[in-house]
Amino acid sequence: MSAAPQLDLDYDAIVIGAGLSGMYQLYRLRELDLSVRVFEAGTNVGGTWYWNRYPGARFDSESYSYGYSFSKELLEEWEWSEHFAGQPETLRYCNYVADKFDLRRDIRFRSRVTAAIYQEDTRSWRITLEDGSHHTCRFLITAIGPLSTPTLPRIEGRDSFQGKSFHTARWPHDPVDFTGKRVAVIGTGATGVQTIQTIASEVGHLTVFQRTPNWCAPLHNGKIDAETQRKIKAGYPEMFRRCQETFACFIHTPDPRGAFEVSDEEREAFYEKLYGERGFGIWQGNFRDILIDRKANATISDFVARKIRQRVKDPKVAEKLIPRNHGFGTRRLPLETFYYEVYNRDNVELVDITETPIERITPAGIKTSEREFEFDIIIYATGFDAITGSFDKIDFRGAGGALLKDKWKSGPSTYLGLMIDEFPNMMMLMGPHTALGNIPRSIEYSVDWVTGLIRFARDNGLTRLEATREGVDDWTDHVKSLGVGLLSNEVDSWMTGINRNVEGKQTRIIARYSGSAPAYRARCDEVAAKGYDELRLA
Ligand code: NA7
Repeated sequence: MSAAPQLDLDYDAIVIGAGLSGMYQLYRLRELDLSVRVFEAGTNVGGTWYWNRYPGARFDSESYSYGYSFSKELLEEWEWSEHFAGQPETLRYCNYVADKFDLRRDIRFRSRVTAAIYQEDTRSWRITLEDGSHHTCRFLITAIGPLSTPTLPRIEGRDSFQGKSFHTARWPHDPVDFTGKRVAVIGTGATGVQTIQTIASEVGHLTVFQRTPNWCAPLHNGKIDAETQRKIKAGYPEMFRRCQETFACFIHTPDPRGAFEVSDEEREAFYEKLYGERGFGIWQGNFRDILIDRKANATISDFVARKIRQRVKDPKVAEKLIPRNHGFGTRRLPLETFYYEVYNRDNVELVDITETPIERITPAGIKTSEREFEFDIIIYATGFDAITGSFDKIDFRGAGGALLKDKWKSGPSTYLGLMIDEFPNMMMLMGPHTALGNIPRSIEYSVDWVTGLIRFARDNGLTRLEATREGVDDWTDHVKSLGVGLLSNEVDSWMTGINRNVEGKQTRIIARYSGSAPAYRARCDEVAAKGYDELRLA
């Protein structure tokens, strides 16, 4: 049983969100014998894997590198069936973890947090839920995810459509029958690509509305046989050690060579090899300079463009699918399984809406500048108000009534991506300015860091922990300086804070930490080792 909270607060800690971050944070805080409550908007655990039930949703990271590493028993018990597991399996995994560690008894579902207000007199947080109830705690931990606030396009007539329409991240729990249906997909990011390639053979007719093509590369998924399963389990310690050493916690890490340090033939052979291999290797394990040097980037972009031309039969369609405004890998790379071949099917049509813009959604379908389409189903694969979007939806007020929304008006400012000045006793998991990469690896590190800080507070009788203004300025400057020279920061995408469907998200910002994960951890470890003396402690 957990100990009673101090004072007359309801809980020692409240965690917002029961996805991978929130579940693990709960597990760790229980070990400190604290009373913890997790508030989760959904009806069950899983976060991203709970909400994103769209057809074809699956990992782009190797399943075995994505699971939690903290429990040997869990690693031994759980078996991934595919190299890149589909969403249903991952959601089963989340539920398995929740059951195994009896997490649900401290999670309240159907509980969306609408406000969080810091109370200076009691050095505590007062949380308000959508149902109007209030809950107090000493420590507040946000585990609300970087990609969890879906956004719909601002297209006239959207609500007039008489057929069915779904955002991919708000997909119904019951299966959608596509048989014989006329279906539209708007959006060709990682989600759109997975959806399109999965439903193309099920639907009557599919029309893809593409604004910006993305560079995609083959996933090369496959079942895991018994022998491989055995090897994976035996190799876990080594694999997780490797993830700790790589740049972004993936099992792939940049090749130390530059693209022009090899001959043309060697370069071509290397790209061919990467294109034939599983997962993010072609993105994360490519020459060290392809994401910083325009000429190096052009070599891999050319290579992938040639692949697209080979795979798509109609040359006009192929050209439409080749990105022109950004180089390979400078946006998040969608991984695909016969995505390009979809456009060779008779029942699939690609509409380039930069040529023929969508004018409005009608009761019957979609009207572009060229023609009117009729649909039974419209799928919005239009992405998220990323990284800061989920913070914007909660009314966070810190010491002296400071509004987080105001503070982050022209971009986030944080201390280590974990804390904010004027917001004492509040810690963020996977918030802005933290190392994302292979997310569960980053989650485990951040949760352990936050847990260490709370343990330190408990052991030293501290009731107020606050980042300093100077600490926040230094970290924010550092994160900005790391972003200089990265080609990805010169491109509009969720990674640079752009969402044309959201008011005020039209200017690029540096919302992600883009240094190496080992460097990030070294900096955070140093802070802990020095007794958190960079924080204002009371
Ligand atoms: P993304 O990557 O943000 O993709 C959203 C897509 O939707 C993208 O192709 C957008 O085109 C398109 N979009 C958005 N609004 C519109 C409007 N109004 N009209 C037409 N097309 C539009 O989101 P995903 O869900 O695919 O992936 C997000 C991350 O989740 C992914 O990177 C993984 O990390 C998991 P645009 O490019 O803006 O022209």
